[in-house]
Amino acid sequence: ELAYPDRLNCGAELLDATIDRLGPHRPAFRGSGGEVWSYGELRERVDRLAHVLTADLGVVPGNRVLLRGPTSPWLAACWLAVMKAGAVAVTVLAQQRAQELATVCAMAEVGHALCHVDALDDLVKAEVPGLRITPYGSRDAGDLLHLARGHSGPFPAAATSADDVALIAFTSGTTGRPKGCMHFHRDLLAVADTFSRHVLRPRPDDVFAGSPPLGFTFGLGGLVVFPLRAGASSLLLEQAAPRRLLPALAEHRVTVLFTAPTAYRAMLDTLGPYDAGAYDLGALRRCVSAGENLPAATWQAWYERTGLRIINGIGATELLHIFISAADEDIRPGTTGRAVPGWEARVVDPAGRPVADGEPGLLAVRGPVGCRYLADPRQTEYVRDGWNLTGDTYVRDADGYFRYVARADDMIISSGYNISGPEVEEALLRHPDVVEAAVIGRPDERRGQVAVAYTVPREGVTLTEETLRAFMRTELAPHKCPRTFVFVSALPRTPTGKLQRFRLRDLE
Ligand code: 3SK
Repeated sequence: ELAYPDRLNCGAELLDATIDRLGPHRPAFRGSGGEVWSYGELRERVDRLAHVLTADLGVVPGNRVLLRGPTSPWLAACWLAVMKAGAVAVTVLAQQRAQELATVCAMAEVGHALCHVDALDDLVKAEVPGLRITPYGSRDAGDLLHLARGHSGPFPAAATSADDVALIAFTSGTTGRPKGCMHFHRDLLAVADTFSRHVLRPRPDDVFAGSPPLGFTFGLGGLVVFPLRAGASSLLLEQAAPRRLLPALAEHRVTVLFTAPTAYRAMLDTLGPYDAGAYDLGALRRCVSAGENLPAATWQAWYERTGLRIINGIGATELLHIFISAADEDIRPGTTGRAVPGWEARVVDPAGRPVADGEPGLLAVRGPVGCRYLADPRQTEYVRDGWNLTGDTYVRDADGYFRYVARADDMIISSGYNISGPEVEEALLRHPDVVEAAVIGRPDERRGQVAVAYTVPREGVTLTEETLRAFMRTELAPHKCPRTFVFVSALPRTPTGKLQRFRLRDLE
C-alpha cells in the first residue's frame, strides 16, 4: 500500500526531498552539449523558472501550461517548475503539428505555453485563442531564461493536494483520436514507488538515458521521475535515434537504458555481428523495453550481443507507466512479466469475467494510478468495475506470467482461426534479413480475412516472397503463414514509435 500525505507536491518531493536526503552536489541532469547540472544547480534553475511562472506570467495553481521542445535539461526543469508552481503540465511531442496542437490546447484548456524557440512555428500557427506563449532558447528580452535571470531565492512549492491534477498527457494510441489523461501529484510518485522501486531498483550512482521523449509518459517517467526519485542522474539527449544513442551510452557510461524494441533491433543492426568492441557498453546494467511488444528473438539477440537481460514491460499513458514487468532471474523471454508489486492484473472475457489460465482474453489491471480521461465517453470503455481495460489481448500462465497476444483489435480471423499478428511478426523477425515486420488482416471473401506481411528487409538485401514463404513454413503452422508479402522501406509509426497497423489496413 502506498501512503502519501494529503498535501503533496511531486516537484518538491522529486527535487527538494532528494536534496534533503543526498545533498546538492550529485549530478542530476546531463545535456547533449556535455553540460552537467548538479541537484543544487537544477533546483536553483527550477526555482527561478517557478518565480517567472507565478510572478511574471501570472500562472496560478491549476492553470494548464503546455510544454513543447526537444528533450533537454531545460525542458525537464520547466516541467519541475510547473509542478512546484502547482500548475498542470500539458505535454506534447515535437512532431505534433499546428492542427494537433490546436486540438490538444482546446481540449486541455491551455492558457500558457513554454516552447523552445525552434518549435514555435507550429504552435503559433495553431492560433490558440488567449494562449500566452513564452519562448525559451532565444536571445530575446522576453525569453523565459532571460526572465529567469531576474529572479533568485528559493521558491516555496505550492501546497497542492496529493490528488490535484499535475499532468495531462495525451495519447492517440495507435488509432489516431487523441485522449487527454489526467494524472495527480501522487501518481507521479506512485509509478516511481512501484515499477522503478521494485523492478528497476535504481541507485544514486546510476546514469539514465534513452530515446522516449518527455512528451511520452514512458520518457517522462524513465528519464526524469525515476532518476530524481532515486537521486541518480539522467542524460537528456536532444537526438536519441539509435545511431546517436549507441555512442552516447558508451561516452557517458550510461547504466540504465529506456527504449523500445525497434531501437534495440536498430542498435543490434548497427553493432553488427563482428564489431563488439566498437562501443563500450560495459557500464550498462539495466535495459528497459516498453511501448510495444518485445519479441523473444530481439531479447535473445540483445542478450547474446551484450550479455544483458532486457526488462520488458507494458505500460499505458492512461496508467502513466509500467504495470507488468520482471527483472533479473525473474525474466522469462517471450513474456511481459508479472504484475508489478502494487498492481493487480488479470485476463477477462468481454463481460469482465476472469478466463482460465492459458486462455486468451482482455488484459485488465488496477493499481495506484487510474485512467481519468478529460471529458471523453471512452472513459467507460477503458474503466469497467474498477479495472482498466488496456485494449490488449493477453494470456496468463499458471505461475502469473503474462504473455502478449495482440492488441485486441489486431487479431486476424481467417477461416475460423484466430491469428495473432504479433506472433507472426515475431516469426518473421527470426529471419536474419528481416529488420521490421507488421502483419495485418486483409478482407477476403472466402476466408473472412487473410494475413498480409509488410516487411522491411535489411539494407542492401533483396528478399523475395518465395524465400520468406519457405522460411515461414518452417516457423509456424500453415494457417498462420501470411498469404502475401509486401516489401517496404519503413513501417508507419506514431511519434512515440508504436506501429500503426490501421494505416496499413487502410492501404488494403
Ligand atoms: O506503451 C507503453 O508500453 C508505455 C510504457 C510506459 C509508459 C507509458 C506507456 C504508454
